[in-house]
Amino acid sequence: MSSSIRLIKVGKTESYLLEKLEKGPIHITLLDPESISIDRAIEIARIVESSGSSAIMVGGSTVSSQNEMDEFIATLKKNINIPVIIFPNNVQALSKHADAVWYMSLLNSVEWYYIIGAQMQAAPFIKKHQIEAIPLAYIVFRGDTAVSAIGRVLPIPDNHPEVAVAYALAAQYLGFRFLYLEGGSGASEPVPPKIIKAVKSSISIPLIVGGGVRTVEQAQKVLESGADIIVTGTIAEEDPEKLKRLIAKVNSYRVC
Ligand code: 1GP
Repeated sequence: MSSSIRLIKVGKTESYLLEKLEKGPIHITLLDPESISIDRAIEIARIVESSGSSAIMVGGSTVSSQNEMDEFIATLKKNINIPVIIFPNNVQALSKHADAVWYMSLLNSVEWYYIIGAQMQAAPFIKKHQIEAIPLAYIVFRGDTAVSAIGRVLPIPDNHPEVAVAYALAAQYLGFRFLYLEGGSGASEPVPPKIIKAVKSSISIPLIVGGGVRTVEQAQKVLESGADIIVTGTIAEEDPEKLKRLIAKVNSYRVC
């Protein structure tokens, strides 16, 4: 008797990221449709693509219109070749035009909704439009960013890396395929190096670090602490020239 159970295949965008990661760390650029115009987004996306950023993430803590996301992502897709991945704050951030969606759970939220509620509501749309869903565990640090307030996060102490490590291990044991340590967009500092180091040495799934990375030196520290993927958003909007140097630094850690 043949079984109806099929092995879940890794999708095209996830395979692309994993293949890239075999040669070292990568950079991903975050664009927030709430804070920049589509024309500006195209301009930035072209710059970062030609500078070696590996993908574009689209999202922001206050995205509230699916029409806006659709238009933003469809237009971006016409102008660049690197994948566009949705970084959703909520169900309305989904778009069938994207290459993939980070199918993420905010593990240290006190709200059922951000751990599994929004994901449950989004699942039928994702199935209907065959959007590639990449399972991502999301852990948010600090209390002074929009994502920590909206996501109602439980604090994770900077000086007790074992707490972050325990969350990271739980994420891996639950089967998440990527882990994101989020400092929060516009945070005054990135996630502390000792947290990144402790987490990296405890897990084997790819580690994403973002939030508050604004300088080449900060990016270097984050990479040397063990991040596999660095995400930057604010600096892309404020200073694309500086971002080019940051991307070059990330790519200098890659084997050719
Ligand atoms: C936020 O990690 C990203 O989700 C990017 O943060 O805007 O501080 O680069 P920045």
